[in-house]
Order: sequence, then structure tokens, then C-alpha cells
Amino acid sequence: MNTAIVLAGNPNSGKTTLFNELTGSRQHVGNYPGVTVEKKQGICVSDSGKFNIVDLPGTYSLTAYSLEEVVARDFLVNEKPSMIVNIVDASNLERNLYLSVQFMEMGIPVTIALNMMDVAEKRGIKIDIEKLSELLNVPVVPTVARSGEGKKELLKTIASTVNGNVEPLTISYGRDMDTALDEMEEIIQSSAFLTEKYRARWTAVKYLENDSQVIESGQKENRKVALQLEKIVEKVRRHLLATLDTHPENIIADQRYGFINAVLKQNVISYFQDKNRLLLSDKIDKVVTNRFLGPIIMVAILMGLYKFTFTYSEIPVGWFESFFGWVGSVADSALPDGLLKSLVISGIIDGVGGVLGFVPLILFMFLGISFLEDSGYLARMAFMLDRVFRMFGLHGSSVMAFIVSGGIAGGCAVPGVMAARTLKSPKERLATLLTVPFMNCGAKLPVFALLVAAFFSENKATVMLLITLISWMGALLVARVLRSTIIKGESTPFVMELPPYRMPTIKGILIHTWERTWQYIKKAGTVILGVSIILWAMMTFPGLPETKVQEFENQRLSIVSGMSAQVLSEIETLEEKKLSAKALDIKESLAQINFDEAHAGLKNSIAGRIGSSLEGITKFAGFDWRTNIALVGGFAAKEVVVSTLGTAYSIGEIDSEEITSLSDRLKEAEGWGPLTAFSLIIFTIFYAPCFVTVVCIAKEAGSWKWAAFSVVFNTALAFGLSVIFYQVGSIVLI
Ligand code: BGO
Repeated sequence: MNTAIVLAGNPNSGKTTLFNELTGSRQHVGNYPGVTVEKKQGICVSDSGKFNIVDLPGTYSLTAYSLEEVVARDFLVNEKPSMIVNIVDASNLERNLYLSVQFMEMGIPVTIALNMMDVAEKRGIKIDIEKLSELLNVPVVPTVARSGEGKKELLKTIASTVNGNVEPLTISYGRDMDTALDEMEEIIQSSAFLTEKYRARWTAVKYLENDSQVIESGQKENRKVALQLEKIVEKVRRHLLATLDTHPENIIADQRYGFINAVLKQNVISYFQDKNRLLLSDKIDKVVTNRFLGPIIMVAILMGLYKFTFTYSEIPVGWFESFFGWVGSVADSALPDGLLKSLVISGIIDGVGGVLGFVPLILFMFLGISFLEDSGYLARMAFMLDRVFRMFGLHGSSVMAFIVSGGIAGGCAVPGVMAARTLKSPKERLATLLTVPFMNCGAKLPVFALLVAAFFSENKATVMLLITLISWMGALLVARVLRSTIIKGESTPFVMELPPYRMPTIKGILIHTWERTWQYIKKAGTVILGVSIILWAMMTFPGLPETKVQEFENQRLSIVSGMSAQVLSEIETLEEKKLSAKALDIKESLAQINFDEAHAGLKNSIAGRIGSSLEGITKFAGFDWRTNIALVGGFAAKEVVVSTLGTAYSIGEIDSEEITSLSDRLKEAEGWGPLTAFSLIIFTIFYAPCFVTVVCIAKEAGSWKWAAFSVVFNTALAFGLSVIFYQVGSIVLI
């Protein structure tokens, strides 16, 4: 075997010493072509094989700022060596790994020679070599180049790994940059832009780093594509300046150090202190990620966010409700009775208005989450929860997806599913995609709020907490089952970037909050609007057959026949207490007929027939045909459960002074009680994700198979759990 190996590392890491140790007298020195940078080459013959070794100039980075850096990376790009042996100074690990990370991003196989182990030991630094190797996903061999210690082991490792496949390291550079990188990568791949020389992702990162050499080669390669990429970079640059008051280059450096920081923090190094960069961050982390204090602080912060959101959004939510109530009353008086009025009020205003009413709540929640994210705290939360998640076959990066989906309260599974993109292992990503919909998204909250207010009004907070715990436990247990059966596979080590803490800017938080809230508003104006209209139609048509309508009309006529128009008008318009006992009797009889007619119409509608046909099975979970209609509607969007229950339980309802709200109606309705209500809560937590989430799962999982799985599996699970709960509850309560 005669393999090309390059030695690379920071200046003074011991490269020359190791080079001499490996090549002995079989070496010669020249210059790299065209420049006066020294190029040392030599041959290493050993039991493990024969290697051509080139010593790269010592550099700290792979930008294009110095001649050494350009020479080093040109050599790597043009010569495509079989392996980089990266000499890392163990006594200065964090700084040295900054270069290693860049090699790993290039996708060239790397073996780390962890040199100066004697110096590290003298300074009391202990390094868990195995853990470091596992987290970086590259071989790591301890060496003392000066004495030749570790040389044999290093050669053996090189020989055994030199022709293996490597998965290039992909670091997350934050939401804004990752979105731009994905877009750029797609353009670069599809137009084969510089792809003969560089990996597409690497080119994209270099564009964001404002790398003059790559930008110049890009312009020569294809002006049009280069311009397209430059435009994206410009947009991100402006966005970052506005939101975080910084440049992409700084974020890239921070996130690379954040990655290294996260690796070292996982007990890789027992004495770790960086005097230059992360001093304040480290001090904060000592408290915030402490084994005992960390979880307490995390719960306190979450409770604070929860309280902040619900306290401050209560009043504006009320304003929104009043506004939509006012719009409804305007439509009521402006439109003549009939189908159009019913469509506008029940279909559009009630449906879309119900969802838009939650905009203030969503806005306040995202305001809090944006603050936590921009400051760097959310990354710490994921870091702490990683251990728990790993036990259930998930990953530290899944934490963020769970939180965004409503792990705290009232998120949305759509961005949650998208947040799973940061997971590098496809199996862990899939397990995350399939379990985030169990979180309590903003659409499920009104359903829980309604049922809790109606049936558990004495213990609202406790029941809400119980619902949150059930959804988390359910999600984690399902993840465990899936990861032990159909999506079996090893857990990948978790290295989430832990960038230094930053003071978020007000402008940045406001922009990030608005971006997310706008997504929610757009959903209400498109998907929810469409679904509300369809459901309204399903609950309205085909209506009652003419003979039936006539029957009800005859019943009304038989009651009012012989009565004068004035008496009739009094019965219709006067308050109940002003009516005589006989008139009140007539009024109630008429209302009962109207109710029976509307009830019969709803039961005969398309939705009613579906609901009734399911009743044979759903009765085991305590659900009647009207609840079934609401749950079928909830497949489209969970908010629809509330609005549909409202319609189903109010159509033709006899309004009395005591029964006005939906929760009062449910309390009075036949078949309803705490048992049915909690069974419905369990079903709502677990059943099929809403339509938009299902589409997103298909897109992110790359197959409709998994989207279909989430619908069928989740619904079966939800139904099974509700039936068990309802049946056991019925026996216990008897
Ligand atoms: C001098 N352990 C220790 N303790 N020292 C090492 C090791 C090791 O594992 N490896 C290398 N060194 P280079 P670059 C020196 O030269 O190979 C030492 O830039 C000195 N010189 O011996 O040159 C190595 O090629 C006088 O130290 O690094 C060298 O990457 C006094 O680290 C230095 C003390 O190694 C840099 C040291 C006249």
C-alpha cells in the first residue's frame, strides 16, 4: 500500500516533530508550486504499510486570509489526500479542534493525533479519548511526538481507517443561516456549480463566510448562479445585522466553537477552562447546566414563560374575541336569512375567527421563545434533556422540536416537524417526526380548556399539568417502542452547538416573533378557512327531505292554529317572565320542534351520517355521533373540534338563561361527564396529526408511507387508550 497522507494542524502542535518521527531520513523539502511556502514530503514505512506523507503549513483556520491557509486548503481540494492526520495539541484542545471541525466539514477522512499528552497531564488536564472519538466520529490516538509514544498505534489506526467512508460533519448555524444554506445547497447541486472541486455544503458555507477565493472561482465558473448565491448571502447578511447585529462569519465561528464547547462539556475533559473566549458563558453554564440546579432553573424558566404568555395575552385575546363577535353581529344584521348567511357566520367567521382569536397568545409565546433562543438558553435546555431523551431512543436535538410543537404549551407541530431537520441520523429524525404531534399544540389547547372548564373546574391547573405530563410520557414511550421495533438503530452521539450567551436585541426578537406569528396567521387564512367551509357544507347538506320538513311545519301549525298574529308575535319577542304560563308553554313547544328539526337535519347531513356510522365503535370510548363529527373535523385542524362541538350542540338548542356557553351545554348533555371528557382529552392528545402536519411529515420523511403511518397508528393508539380509560373508569365508578 502506498497511500497519500497529509499532516495538518495548528503551528506548534508538534507537526514537524511527528513528521520527522514518522519519516526518519526519508524526506525532502521544497516549496509549494508558485509560492515560497515550505513543502516537506517523506515516506513512512512500517508494519502497517507504506505511506507518502506531506506536511501541510501550520494554520489555525481554513479561511482565505493568509497564504498558508490558501496553500493548505488548495492542496486538500486539488490533491484529495486519502487521509488528514490532524495533530491536535491536547493541552490546548478547544482552540486546536477549531481547525479539526473545518477538516471534518470538508468531508476528507480525519484521524486525530492527540499530541502533547505529557504536557496536558502535567497541567492536570484529563481527556476521555474514547468519548472524544465517539462524539467527533473520527479516530483519536494519544501521542507524545517528542518521545515517539503512540506512533505505532497511530499508524495502525491510519491503516485500518484510511479507505473507509466518512460522513462529513454538518454543523447547524442557526435557523436563519441553515435555511439559506439549504437553499444554496440545492442551487449548487442542481447546477453542478463548482461541485467537481468542493462539496456543495462547503461552497455554501464559504459564500456565507465571504471567502474571496471561492467567490472569485464562482464568478468564473457560472456568473448567473454566482449572482444568485451572492443575492441569498446578501439577504441573510442584512437579516442577521437587523436581528442579531452581527455578520454571518461571526455566527459561523461561534457555532463551530459552540459545537466544540458542547463536545468538551460532555465530560470529555475534566479540567476545561478557556481563558479567552467563553469565560462569562462558562461561568453562567456552570450554574445553568448544573446537574441539580439546571433542571430546577429550567422548570422555573418554563413556568415563567407559561405565566408570561397566559397572563399578558388574556386581555388581547378577549379583544380579538369581541372583535370577531362584532363582525358576526354585523354580518347577522346585514345578510338575509339563508344559506349565504349561515356560510359567512358559521362557516367563515366562527371557523377562522376562532383560530385568529389565539393570535395574541401565539405572539406572546413566540416572543418568550425568541428571547430564550436568541440568548442561547434553548440550546442549554436541549443539552440538559439529551440524557433523558437518549433513554427513549431520541436525541438532544429532538428537544427543540418537542418544545416548538407545544411541549411547554400551545406551540405548533408544523414548525416542530421542520425543527427535526437538525437531526443528522435519519432514524432519530423519523422517531422525532412521528412523536412531536403528541405535544399540546395551540390548536389542542382550546379543546382541553373547554373540557377542563366544564368537568374539572375545581382542579383546572392540576388537570392541565396532568395533560402535559401524559403527552410527554406518551411521546417518549412511543418513541422507545418505535426505536426498538420498526425504526431500530443505534443512538448517535449528541453534539449540539453551545454558542456563547448573547444579549438579544429587541429588534431581533420582534422580527423573529413576527416571522413565526405570521406563519400562524397565514394558516388560519388558508387551510382553516378552507376546512371550515367544507365542514360547514358537510354539516348543512343534504338537509332534510321535503316530507320531513313538511312534518315539522305541520307540527308547528297544529300548535299555532287559531292564534292571532299579535299573540304569536308576543310569544316570539317578549321576555319569558312577561309571558303567561300558557304562552310560555307554547313558546317551549315551538322551540322543541325547531330543535328536533335542526337535530334531525344535522343527523341527516353528510357529517352526521359519518358520525352516526362510527358510533357503533366509538361508544366504547364514550363518544356519541356528535363528538364523532367534531373529531373527524379535527383531522383537518384540531381547533375545529371545539367549533364543531359548538355547532353540533347548539343547532336548534333551546337557549335558557342558565345554559349559554358550550361548556354548560356539554355539562347538561346526555352521556357527558368527567369520564367521557377525560376520555376525549386522551383521544385528542394522541390521535392523528392535523392535515398540514401530515403533509409536513410526508415532506420531511421523504415518503407518504410515514405520513399515513402517523395517521393510522396515532388514531389506533388514541382510540385504544381512550377505550381502556373509559371502560376501566366505568367499572371503577360503578
Ligand atoms: C521545541 N510533548 C512535548 N512535551 N513537546 C512536544 C511534543 C510532545 O508531544 N511534540 C512536539 N513537542 P513542532 P510544529 C523546543 O522545539 O514539531 C515540542 O510547529 C525547543 N526548541 O519539541 O516544531 C517540540 O511543527 C526548545 O519544541 O511544532 C517543539 O507543529 C525548548 O513542541 C515544540 C523547548 O513542535 C513545537 C521546546 C529549540
